[in-house]
Amino acid sequence: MNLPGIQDPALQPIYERVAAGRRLSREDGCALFESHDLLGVGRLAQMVRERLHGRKAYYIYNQHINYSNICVNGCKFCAFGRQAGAAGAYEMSLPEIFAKVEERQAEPITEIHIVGGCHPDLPFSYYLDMLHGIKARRPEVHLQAFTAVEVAHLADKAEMSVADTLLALKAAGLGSLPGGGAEVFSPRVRTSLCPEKLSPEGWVSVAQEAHRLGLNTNATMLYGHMETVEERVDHLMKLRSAQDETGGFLAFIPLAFHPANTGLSDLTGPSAIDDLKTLAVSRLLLDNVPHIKAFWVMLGPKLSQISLCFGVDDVDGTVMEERITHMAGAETPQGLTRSQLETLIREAGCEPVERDTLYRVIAA
Ligand code: V47
Repeated sequence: MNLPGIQDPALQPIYERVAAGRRLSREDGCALFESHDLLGVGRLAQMVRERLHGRKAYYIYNQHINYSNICVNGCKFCAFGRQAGAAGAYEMSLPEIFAKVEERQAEPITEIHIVGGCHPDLPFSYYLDMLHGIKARRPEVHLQAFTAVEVAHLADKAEMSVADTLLALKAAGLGSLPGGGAEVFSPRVRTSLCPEKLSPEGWVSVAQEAHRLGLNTNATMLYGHMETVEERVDHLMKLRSAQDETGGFLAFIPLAFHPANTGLSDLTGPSAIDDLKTLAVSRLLLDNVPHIKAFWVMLGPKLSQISLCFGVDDVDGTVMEERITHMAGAETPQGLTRSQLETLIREAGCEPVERDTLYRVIAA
């Protein structure tokens, strides 16, 4: 049967597989990216989104803290990272971090999201004391902290195994890992943009180790720079296989590349069409990842709203303060209020659901 609203004949066999609940192939992924029938691709992604979540759209009351931008990796796409001692390099002391938490003590925050660079000198005790100190001030808050890249770096510095590092962080209050640092798994792209960074195998292995220890993680893909459609699809396929094995990824977040102040500032970044298509294809290929998140800080609140009709079921949260994307030229606000998030969701015809990090419902 033909699905009304699908114009591109190449989408018809994919529609039949989606309707039958069958897994899509690498070739299907490439055909979806190559199709100019954006509304058709979105329609297919909505079939899956509605099967999984109905009209629900999730958000979280969260606070981001970027504790330091000092980083040994020097990735070409990053405007945030600095070498130690370079202009603009910063590192928050523990009292400064705790003051940021205390500033928001009266707000009903359920998650603090903590990400920084791979710092060459901070001792492991800094990270443990950070988690302990935040938990002492806000025991009820979930700490989603340190990407797989940071965890591998900490393990290296502390001369500990990744598992022991994660266990120590967990004992200090770590609740889950954010999805950053995956970039694009293609060796061709990484040789050119981030040769010093943790390898794709390393990233997947830290995430899977976390899953085995009972810590959920997210996953990301940085897109819209030099990667090809095939490289995007391969990235998604690798995540899907990893999820088949350990099952701990909660959400996938495609990250729209922002070029300003990076080593790729001659590029323009992805178009709105590319943003929506990437979100929709992610929903279709990652049949085993429960949530697809539009990070409004990178996409803008308006496109994030439209993405709720293209397979997305989560718009992240209040955020409050963000540096990584803003240093790369993002013109989005630093934060959105609960009421702005709920209005954005309602106007897309969805039901706002406030969630905690593990997608348990706080209020609907
Ligand atoms: O790892 C770096 C990316 C990531 C740029 O897990 C850039 O819920 C765009 O991972 N343009 C950090 N992106 C952010 C991140 C994240 C954000 C929101 C939610 C979650 C989650 C995770 O930002 C980095 C890197 O991949 N990044 N530079 C740039 N110029």
